[in-house]
Amino acid sequence: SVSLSESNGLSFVNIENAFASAKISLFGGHVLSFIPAADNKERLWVSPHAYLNGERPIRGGIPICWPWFANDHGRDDGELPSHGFLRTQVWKLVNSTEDSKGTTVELAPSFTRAEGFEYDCSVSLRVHVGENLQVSLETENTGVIPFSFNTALHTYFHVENIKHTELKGISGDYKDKLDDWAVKPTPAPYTIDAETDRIHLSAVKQTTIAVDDKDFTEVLSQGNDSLVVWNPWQSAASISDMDPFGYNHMVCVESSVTKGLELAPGEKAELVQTVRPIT
Ligand code: TA6
Repeated sequence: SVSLSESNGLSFVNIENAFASAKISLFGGHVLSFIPAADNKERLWVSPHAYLNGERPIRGGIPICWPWFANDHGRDDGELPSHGFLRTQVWKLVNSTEDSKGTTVELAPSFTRAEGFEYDCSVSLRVHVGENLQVSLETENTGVIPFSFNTALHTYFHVENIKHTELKGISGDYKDKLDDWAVKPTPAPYTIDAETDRIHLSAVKQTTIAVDDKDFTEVLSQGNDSLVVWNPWQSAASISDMDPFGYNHMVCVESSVTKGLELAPGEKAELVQTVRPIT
């Protein structure tokens, strides 16, 4: 079933079926929760201090970065919003369908043209809740000139204990934001024991998040050219909407386009992240 609820001025889409339950905020077109029925374990992490009133982007779940990633649109003066302007606007629920494989809802943002990105285009978000959670963000150039954009599904995954977590399936080099973008080889095994902010430069398609040596969640990416891994560690204490100890229970694994994707008039591109619980 699909139902709507409201709280603190925000609207939410609640999905419940035989496979899983999920919750999506229309503010941001932002998935907040995915709990598979098979093990009843939440796969996404939302900060207990997240602003759930529309004042700020929601800290946790699946923020949508578009049409730029962080401040990579070429203006670092802080005048344009970090990660673009879709995650802070109210989206519309356009459609919902249910079949034997689960529930699919389609959402659309209220605008796609704003300061820093003045092109004709359309964006739609499809969220499928079944055995897996699948989030697909489609961008179409509806204008007459080409444009280039970046995007990410900036997912905060819930993990029981970051100190016992391993990321599998990532290889190649990454750019280290914490070291002036120095290019370094991906560590093996890939564990996290300090602040981490990396753009992995290969189009990683399959990543497994393992906790206590047990595979917990598989992350499949399509349409990405890179993968971002972020955990703020102790610097979480200086992020006001982040629980200072919350970094113990999350890791961001972000299916992303960070190298600039050009769309010719009439062209479409889809970025897809599939969250596959391993139960
Ligand atoms: O994806 C990593 C990142 O760009 C980091 O550099 C970090 O600051 C994080 O996202 C959160 O960004 P936000 O604008 O949501 O505070």
